[in-house]
Amino acid sequence: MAYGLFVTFEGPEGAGKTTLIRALEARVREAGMTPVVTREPGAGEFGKTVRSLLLEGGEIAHPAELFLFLADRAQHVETLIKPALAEGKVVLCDRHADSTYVYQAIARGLDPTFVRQANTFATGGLKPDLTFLLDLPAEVGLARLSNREGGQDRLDRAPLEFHQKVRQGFLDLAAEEPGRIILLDATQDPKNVESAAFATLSERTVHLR
Ligand code: Z5A
Repeated sequence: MAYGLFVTFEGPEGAGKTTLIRALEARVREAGMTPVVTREPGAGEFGKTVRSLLLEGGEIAHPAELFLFLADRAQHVETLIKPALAEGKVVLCDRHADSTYVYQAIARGLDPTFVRQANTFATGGLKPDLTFLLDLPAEVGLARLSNREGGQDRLDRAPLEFHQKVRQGFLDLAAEEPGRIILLDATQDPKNVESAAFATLSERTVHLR
């Protein structure tokens, strides 16, 4: 049976995930594979509704926030990610379960063991084959976003300390799983970030060509 590659992109705000995914989408296509670009939260109609509740609304209790991210993920995995992988596609997903662990457990303070179990329940045990962690100081990412159209969302407006915990949480995860999580220096020029990521992606997609 065909099986594609599930690639996720993680990191603090403004790290350049969207920029990198766009560049890799083109390179994956040029290499003769089929990319599927998606994101969490926000894929499909269900995801869009959940995203607007999460990012455009007022304050949300931390457990409610956790369950909204998980609901979005469960629907996304079942209706989009698993079918695309079964067709042999390369799924490029902007944020996934590592974000929940880092934002809701490490930065918000919810029970890490419970958050890990809940993530596994929501994904049905599916894990990314490869994760790119775009690392940069929180201040640098936030400064990049301050110029963007549409301004800041509810989570961007969290205090700097929150974003610093997020950065450290991702770095700790990368140290735990070095085979899956590839660290990229996101302060570099976007072209350099792209080349480093594509080199790793090429090694992992050999079986798809
Ligand atoms: N969240 C959560 O709490 N729990 C979860 O389970 C999940 C998510 C899944 C989603 O917001 C929020 O939800 C996010 C985590 C939380 N919270 N916050 N805060 P989002 O998806 O809307 O936002 P984001 O994921 O943080 O992405 P972003 O803010 O859009 O940034 P990005 O995609 O990483 O960066 P970008 O759009 O590619 O680039 C940002 C700017 O920097 C842009 O002007 C680029 O031209 C520029 N850029 C990009 N790369 C470079 C380099 N290399 N050098 C210089 N400038 C660059």
